[in-house]
Amino acid sequence: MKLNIDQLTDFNSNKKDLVNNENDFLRTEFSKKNVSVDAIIQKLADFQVAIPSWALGAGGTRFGRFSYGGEPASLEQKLEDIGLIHALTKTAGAVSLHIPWDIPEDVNAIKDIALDNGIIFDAMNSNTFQDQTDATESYKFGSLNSMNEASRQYAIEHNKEVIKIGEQLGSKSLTVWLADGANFPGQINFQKALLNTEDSLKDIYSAMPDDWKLFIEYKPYEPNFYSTTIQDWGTSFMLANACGERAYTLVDLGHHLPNTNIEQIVATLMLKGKLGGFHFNDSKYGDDDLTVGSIKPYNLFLIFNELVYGMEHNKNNPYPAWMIDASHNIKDPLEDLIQSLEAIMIAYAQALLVDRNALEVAQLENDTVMCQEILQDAYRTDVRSLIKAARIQSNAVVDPLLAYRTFKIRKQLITERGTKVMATGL
Ligand code: LRH
Ligand code: MN
Ligand code: MN
Repeated sequence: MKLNIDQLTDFNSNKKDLVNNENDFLRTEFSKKNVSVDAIIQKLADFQVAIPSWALGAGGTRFGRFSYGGEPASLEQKLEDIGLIHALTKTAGAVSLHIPWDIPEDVNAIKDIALDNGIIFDAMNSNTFQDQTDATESYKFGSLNSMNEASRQYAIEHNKEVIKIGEQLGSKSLTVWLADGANFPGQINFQKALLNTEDSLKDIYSAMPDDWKLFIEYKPYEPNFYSTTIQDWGTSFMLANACGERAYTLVDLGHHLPNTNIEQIVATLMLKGKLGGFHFNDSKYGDDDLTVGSIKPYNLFLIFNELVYGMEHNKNNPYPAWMIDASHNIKDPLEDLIQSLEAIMIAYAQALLVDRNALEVAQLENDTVMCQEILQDAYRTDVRSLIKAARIQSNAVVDPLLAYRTFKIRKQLITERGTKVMATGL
């Protein structure tokens, strides 16, 4: 299904004046601090976040999946779903594919559907954490880190295959996340596992076209519960440096032990020009993949505060590839993604509102109280009217979730696709 543009314009028609009036107040308040609200609205309108193909089904748990009905059964339908979110928000103009879940049968047809929905192909994701039914080698005891040369080679070849598919689609980057590690002490030799991983990544890096980037994702534990070979940002950073200048670290918000200072990791990586990719989600305990901003919105703001600072100051750091890596098994996946996009935009807008000159002065004066006040002044601002203004500017709807429900999109998808389909994914 596809939304028609008149439906969307009608939905906004009586909201424009209201939004403008709300923003007039913010304009006056923040111009006193030399913060341009209109420049912020433009930045919000330009912001795009990739949707992972695996978040379109009701997944998100290792223990059971409960179909939501109307789930996409093919790559074509996944792109259509992202097209719907993008039409409503104008913030989701990219997809991140996962191979082998999303192998295109007809590349040109897939490209046409993406183009028609305003979607570009962001980072490609390889999968060496599951054995496929036709696999000739196993990843049971590791993939790129494996002591078994045949398994390692198999995993390297898979990544090269993913690059080839990505090239045909117009993608420019590869994300590697490895489950490789050990469940019990003594199971693997840490040094050999790390050396193997480095060699494998170098091999994959050398197979990438010159304009491609490699993103190396880290995670402290799961599915291995004793050790993970790429366990933290330092290991990822080290491997990225070993590969070359187009290899970067990817930060996934859920891939940290409790209370890790993620904003400081972001600052460090950006200073060194090595923050390449970013996966948004939220968590209470581990890699929970909950809706962005649902648990720790202040944390998300503090992280965005560093991202904004880095984007303004670290010209050696590439513009990060943003992606939502969240999905849940009890929510309508499209509503979940709309909520995540909303939370991302809110945190980004609040971070853009930080009075950076005043913060610098307060930091130089060691005025700790004022430093905190300045950050919280931005965080406590209701920025939702700025996001609405950005949406009006880019022909999205001011309230995507309300529109999604008003247009009864899930009901239409269930009518078209049925209730029994389960989308591929985590
Ligand atoms: C596993 C994971 C990771 C990757 C995705 C493909 O933790 O969620 O975050 O990005 O699988
Ligand atoms: Mn991730
Ligand atoms: Mn994860």
